[in-house]
Amino acid sequence: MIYGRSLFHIVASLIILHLSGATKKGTEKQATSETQKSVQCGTWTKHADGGIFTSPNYPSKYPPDRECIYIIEAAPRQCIELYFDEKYSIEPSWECKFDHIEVRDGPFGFSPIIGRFCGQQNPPVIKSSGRFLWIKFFADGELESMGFSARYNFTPDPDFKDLGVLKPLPVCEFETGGPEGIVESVQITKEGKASASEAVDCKWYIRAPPRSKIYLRFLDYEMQNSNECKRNFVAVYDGSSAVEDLKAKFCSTVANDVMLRTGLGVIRMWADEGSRNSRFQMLFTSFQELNMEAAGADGPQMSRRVRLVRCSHTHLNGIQVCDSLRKTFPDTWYSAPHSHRLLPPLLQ
Ligand SMILES: [Ca+2]
Repeated sequence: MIYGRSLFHIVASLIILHLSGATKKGTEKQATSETQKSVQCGTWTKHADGGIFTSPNYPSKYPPDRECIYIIEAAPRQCIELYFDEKYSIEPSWECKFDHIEVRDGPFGFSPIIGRFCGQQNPPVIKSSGRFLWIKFFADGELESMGFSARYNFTPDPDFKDLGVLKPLPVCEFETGGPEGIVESVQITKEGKASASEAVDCKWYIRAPPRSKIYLRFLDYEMQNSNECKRNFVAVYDGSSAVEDLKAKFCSTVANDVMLRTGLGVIRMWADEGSRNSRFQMLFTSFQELNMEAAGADGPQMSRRVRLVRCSHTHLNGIQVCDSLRKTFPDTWYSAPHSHRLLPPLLQ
């Protein structure tokens, strides 16, 4: 969808597109640029009461070959409004194939698209349907322009307007760590973080031992209001609790195991007053990646870095976790519970 394209703008786009045709070598080059690793760019202030972000160098020309991802996260029961400044110019092109801004209604690059924008006319006010907006700014290798400045703020989600003024949420955070352990929603009432009738937005910080990463396995999961993500969800963050590190979000009838890239996992559970029967129980297991040559394995083919899962052998059913990990990651070595022996990958 391209918004606000007057006849003048279409003519302007065609002219510029034609002029640029001599240097742009078609869309092939552009497609290559877009698959390059994204470079976070521009300055972005994030505050609970809103903020502003701009394309790099705004209001001077943005540089070529940029891809910037911005993700905005509102608190539960809030939505986002996004306003683009009138001082706006993105290299125009047919269907905004070259430089563009893309806005999606959700936290991920595969969330439903709201619009793709370029040209001289700033996009209209954009409202999210839920707590997230995903925004990408892309600039190809040639022809730059002024760029954009966008302001966002948070507004009450109209889906909850019947509830009137809402009580502040109780502070609800947990710290845990070690080679393995369990995090579970029953801790909320057991540890007195909230009464059984209060809405909760709780976070569990899981810190693995040094140089370890984390594998998360759901032992139990049920949302009282399935598929109503605004009322209840379990989210997994990888590396910090910032929205850029959101790895997975579950609110349907199933939740999948998650492998993290880092040694800091954050589990977040939101449940409104009518969803406090929502529950989860999750087992975390740390694993280490070792150089097998250094660890004593023989053969030159083993000098590559391989993943080693060190399964613990506590009361938490270590064998089951190891078997689950082996099936998920068949190229992984693992150390058996109750033994120092290393078991090779299933593929070999
Ligand atoms: Ca360009």
